[in-house]
This record gives sequence, C-alpha cells and structure tokens, in this order.
Amino acid sequence: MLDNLEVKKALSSMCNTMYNKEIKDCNNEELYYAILQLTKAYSNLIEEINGDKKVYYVSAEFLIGKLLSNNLINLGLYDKFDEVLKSENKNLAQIEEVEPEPSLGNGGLGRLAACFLDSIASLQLPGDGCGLNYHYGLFKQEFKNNEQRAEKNEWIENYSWLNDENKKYKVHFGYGDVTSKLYTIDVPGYNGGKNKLNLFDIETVDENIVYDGIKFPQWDINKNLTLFLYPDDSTKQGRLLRVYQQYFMVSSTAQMILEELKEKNVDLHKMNEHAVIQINDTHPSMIIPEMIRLLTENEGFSMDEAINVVSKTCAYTNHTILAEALEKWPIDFIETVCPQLMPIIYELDNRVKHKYGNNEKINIIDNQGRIHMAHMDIHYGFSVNGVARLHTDILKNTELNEFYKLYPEKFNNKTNGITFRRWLIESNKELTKLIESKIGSEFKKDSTELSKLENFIDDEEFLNDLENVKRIKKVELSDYLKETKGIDLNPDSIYDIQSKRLHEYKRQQMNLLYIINKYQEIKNGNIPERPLTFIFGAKAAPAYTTAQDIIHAILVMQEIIKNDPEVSPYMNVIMLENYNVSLAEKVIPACDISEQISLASKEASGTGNMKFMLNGAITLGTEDGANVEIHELVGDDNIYIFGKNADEVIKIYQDNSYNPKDYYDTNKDIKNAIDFLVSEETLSNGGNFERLRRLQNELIFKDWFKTLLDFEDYKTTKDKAFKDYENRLEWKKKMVKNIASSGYFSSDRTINDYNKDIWKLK
Ligand code: 26Q
Repeated sequence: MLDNLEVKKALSSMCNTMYNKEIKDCNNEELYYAILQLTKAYSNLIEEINGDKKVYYVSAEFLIGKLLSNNLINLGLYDKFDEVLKSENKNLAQIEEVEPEPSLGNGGLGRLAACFLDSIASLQLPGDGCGLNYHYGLFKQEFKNNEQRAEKNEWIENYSWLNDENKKYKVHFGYGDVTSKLYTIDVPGYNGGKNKLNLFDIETVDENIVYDGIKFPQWDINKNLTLFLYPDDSTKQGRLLRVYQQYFMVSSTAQMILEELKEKNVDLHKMNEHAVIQINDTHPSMIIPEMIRLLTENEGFSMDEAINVVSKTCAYTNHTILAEALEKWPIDFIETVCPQLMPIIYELDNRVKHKYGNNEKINIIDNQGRIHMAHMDIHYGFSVNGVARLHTDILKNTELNEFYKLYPEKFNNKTNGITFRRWLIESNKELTKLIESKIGSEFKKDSTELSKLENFIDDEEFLNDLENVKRIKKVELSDYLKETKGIDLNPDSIYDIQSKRLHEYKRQQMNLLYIINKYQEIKNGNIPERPLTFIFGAKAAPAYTTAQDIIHAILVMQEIIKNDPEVSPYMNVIMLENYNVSLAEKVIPACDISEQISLASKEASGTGNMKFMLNGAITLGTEDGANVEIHELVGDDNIYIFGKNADEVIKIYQDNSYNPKDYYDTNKDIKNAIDFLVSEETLSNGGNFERLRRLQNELIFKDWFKTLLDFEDYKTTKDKAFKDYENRLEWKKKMVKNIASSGYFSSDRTINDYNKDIWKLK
C-alpha cells in the first residue's frame, strides 16, 4: 500500500499536470479534481471481484451521494490524503464540499441500493449495480415564499466519477431504435477488490431542452429519456416517460448480462448458475419478459426453456405496502413503448390463468387491461422478499397472501441495513474514534462487535466522552447552518429531527401539530425545561399537493416562532433546504431524538431510523417497519414507542371505523392546533390561505393516515422523552445501548443474508 510520501508525490504531480501548480497554490476546487482523478487512477489498479456466479442488482435508483470520502476510505487512502493535505495547510473536509452530489434516487429505496453496492464489494462478492445515468438526478429543493421550488441538480462535470466504457446497445422502442451507451462508476470494497455500477444513457439526450426549473417537453424521448429521475413516488404524471426509462434500463441490462455470460462461455440454459438478477421493486420488472424475448428471439430457446431459466434467475424485492405505489401499466403503454414485449406478457399471463384459473388477485393482466408488475415478478421469479420482519409478515398474511398460499417457499425476509462505512466511519469520525478507543477497530469489519460497548455502560468517563461527541456534532451542524444559511441553532437545546421524504403516511403533519401545540403551551406560560429545536428535512414530489401544503405549514411555523420573542428562546423550528445524502451526513450525527412516526403498517422498513440509532439518537416511533426490530434489540427503556400497532391499524381500515372529526371535536389540543393552521398568526406570517385551509380540511375530514388517532399518545410520549433527557446519566446510557445494539443493522449483515438465502454466490 501507498505511504504518505507516495501520496504526496502523486498529488503533487497531478496538480502539476492539471494546473501547472504546487499543491499549496491550488484552491479547493482544483484539489478536488486532482484527488478525484488520482482516486480513479488508484481504483483502476484494483482487481475486479470475480467468481463463478454474479449478482446484478437492477434498480431505477442508486442514491450514491458524494463519493470522494467513501472511495478514499474503502481504498484505505483517506487518512493518508488527510495528513498530506494538512501538511500543506489544506483541509480535506473542505475540499469534499466542492464535490457535487449525484442524487440518483428519491429516498430509501435508492439509498438502500447504494449501501448494498458498498457491502457487496466490501464482502468481496461479485455483484454490479445496473441503472440509469440521470443527468440531473432528483431535483434540487429551494424555498421561496414559504414554498418548495424544484430546480435542476447538475452533477456531471468535465471531471466526474463516470467512466465511458465505449459500449453500446440497441434498444427498440415502438417509434424506432435508440442507442444505449454504457457508463460505469467503480465501487471499491473496504477489503480490496471492486465491482461496478453500470449506468445506461441515451446518446441523443439534450440538456438544453430543460426550462423553468425542471420542465421539459415530455414527448421528445430521444432528448429527454435520461435527463431526470422521475421525482415522484405518488402521482400519475409522466408515467409514459417512466415506462420508456424502465424499458431502456432493462433492455440494456439484459443485453449486457447476456454479453458477459457469453464472454464467460456460459451455457445460457444454465444462466441461473452464473447470474442472479435482483429486481429492486417493480421498476425493473420488465427485465423478465425482455430476457425471455432475447433468449427466444436470438438464442434459439423455446418459450418453455426461456421461461424456465429466467424464472430461476430473477428475484424480487418489495419495498412498499401502499397499493398506489404498486405499478400497474396499461397494455397500451407497453404497446407504445415496447410492443415486442406484449406477446411475451400475454404468454406469461395465459400460463397463469391456465394454471390457476381467472383470479383477479393473482392475474398478471387484470380485467381492466392493466399489467401488474409485482404479480409477474412473483409468478416468474424464485424469491420474493420484504425489507423488515413486520413488512414481510404483512406481505405474507395480508397484501400478498394469495401468492403466499401458492408459493410459500418463495417468500423470505431481509431486514434492511446501512453501510457503517458511510454512516459512522465517514460521517462521525469523532464517534468512530471514541468507539475504537474502547473496543478496538474490529467493529469496522464486523459490526456485531459494537455490542462490546455495553461493557462500558457504567463507565462515567466514557459516558461523558460520548456526550461530548454529541455536543461536537451539534455545534458542527449549528456552525454549518449559520455559515451556509444564516440559521441560528442553540447546541444546548434538544435536537429533535425528522428527516426523510415528505409523505402523509410518514406523518410530518403529526410532528407539526405537536409543534403548534407546544407553541400554544409556551404562549400560555408553560415553558419547557430546556429549549427545543425541531428540525425537518424533506423533499416532496412536485405534484403531491398535500405534501407541498405540509412543507408550507412547517415553513410558516418556522417564521412565526422566529418572529415571536416570547417563544423563540424556548423553541425553534428549522425546515432544512434540499435534504440530501450530504446533508444527512451532517444532520444525523447531531440528533438527540429520532422521529420515526409513520402510521403502523405503512413504512416498509425505514433506514434513517438505523442511521440515527447508530449515531446515538434515541428513537421516538411507532411499532412500524424496522422500528419493531430496533425496539426488540434495545428494550422498552431505550426507545419511545407510541400509537396503535399494525394489527390495530389494519383492523381500523377494514372496519372503516375511523373518523378524524371525532378527535377534532373532543380533544382540545388537537382542535386548537388544527384551528391555528388558519389564523391571524399564520396568515400574517406568510401563510397561504388556500394551502392552509386545504390542509386543515384534509386533517379534519380525511386524514387517511390517521394522524389524529395517534396524536395524544404521541404528545404524551414525546413530552416524556424531553423530560427524561434531563436525567443526563440515564440518557447517556440509553445512547450507549442504542449504539451497542445497532450492529444488526449493518448492510453487511443484510447482504450476507441475501447471499445465503437468495444469491448463493460463494
Ligand atoms: C412508482 C410508480 C410510478 C412512479 C414512481 C414510483 C415509485 C418511485 C419510488 C415508487 C416507489 C419509490 C420509492 C420507494 C421507497 O423509497 N421505498 C422505501 O424503501 C426503503 C428501502 O427498502 C424502505 O426502508 C422504506 O420504508 C420504503 O418506503
């Protein structure tokens, strides 16, 4: 491995070649590009991970975030660069700020895919990601007049992590052929070796057609196909374009896989012994009919042979229980985008109907002429997994019960995980160091080692050090927000944080009602023991009106409180602009209380909950998704659980017995908070009457995700958490217990489980 002197020489020569300058004379931007080029060169020297069988993780999203630190850490070069730069009076942390973030994902599902790539490579398993090279990724969020605006988000510069592989594939759309071009990004593992992220792009994409934020002509597929990540996990707009994107992705991927298998001289009839295709939600589901088509049309397979081998190669992961997020494409969409798939899909559908009779619950094509992508995956894949225990149980017993009865052996659970390289070692160096000083560095390779921290739960010095680390991270966040946004945070306050995509089921609106209630209490002279800082970070799908209304209401509350000297010393609300991976890395380590308050049964897993826990935040949450498993691991005393559980919620939906108006009429706190939404105060602090009235009506008369049902318990439990925070000794022990119990949530564990039960790579 390289030593510091060699790193210094290399960097100095790179600066010389690129800029004709010495290191000390380069600015941060120049240094960033120089280190980027060097890192790519080092990564180039590393061997690709090989093996008899390889996994292809196909996903419309890879929310990889910035890569400089991550790659330097995995290549074992971070400390060396850090030291060399220090010796030149430069600062690696500041240099990293220059890197644009590739936001190639919406949220959880995309970030999970990125964590998985890191773990697959770090476990030295052969496995590549396959997706799309969105030029602008997810939109950049800006606030103006207390509303979200969506702007384009550039990340591809002259120097970037992309490698041009000089490989092309032909993809046939209904209107004609297009050319798919392959780019790759290296994925170095922590223990040596590297895999790849394959990103396909259309040759004719035209960045100049974008206007007014993120608008562009929808019809011109040749020019718009890979411009943006579909920014929407809730609405109908642009659906046809989404199908074009999906088919382009899977056709390119399928061709690339076949090419690789042929290069290895694999008998394609035994494809399943050398390749496994993990379908990340239903977005890549068309890879099943596409692969069958390629095998029958080009490789001399009979339909039976093709269906047989593809079914043994493909595995499907479900990430959602919300019915509206399960993709169902009208036949005429597919006829327009990729007519060549329709005969295959009819064949797959006929076989199901022939075998099981005409049963709408399991049909691929329903009687309204829509194709159910998940149904195709389950019939023609060998594995179906949910992403947390509760989620998988709900799939088995409720949502996909009809399938579970047919194919019990296909169903399995893989509780999500996060890569500790990014979410601890990179983002919280202080905590990493403290842990290392107590239990050594083995935990970096084996996360279960963290449990050894429990031995120090009564070690006062350690507890104080832990408190200091938290304080350092809180101050760091405060300084950052002050510098970049002019926002003041009080590091002596409690940081209560909810950061995740904005969605009604995640119930940011419940947190908002609590905040209004707290504001009203303070106005009535009921002062909290310690100042409270409520932080939100969330993007909302641009077409999702209620989500936009909730953001608006939060921003107005932020304004009201800031302008009210009676209240602002005691509480503060901050809605962070453009919450993304980079900001998450700053926010999460600073958190005291982690809000995971989705309506039970609705959050498949959550992964933010794991990141907060790992960084010593205490969860305030419902028994939903992976919160259930967190609860089980830390025990009742180290988590704040409230609200109805999944069984109760499912029953309430079945009985149709929930009426939010009853809660509004009978609970004074609820009524006062909801009434406040449209009031003199909100309207004179930038509130938009239409938005706020709509939100108010939504809560009183619809409230599909039952905010009011759980509000009272939420309030009681949250107040208790704030009170408990004052018992500093006990709180610090809770922090230790959480960190020590988080080893289970390493994505290395998750990937080991995938490999053991599904992929069977080696
Ligand atoms: C579907 C159809 C049309 C347009 C968009 C979509 C679409 C886009 C994105 C549907 C779903 C998504 C993203 C889903 C997602 O992020 N799910 C999250 O996955 C995480 C990883 O498993 C879980 O932890 C979260 O609980 C789950 O919400």
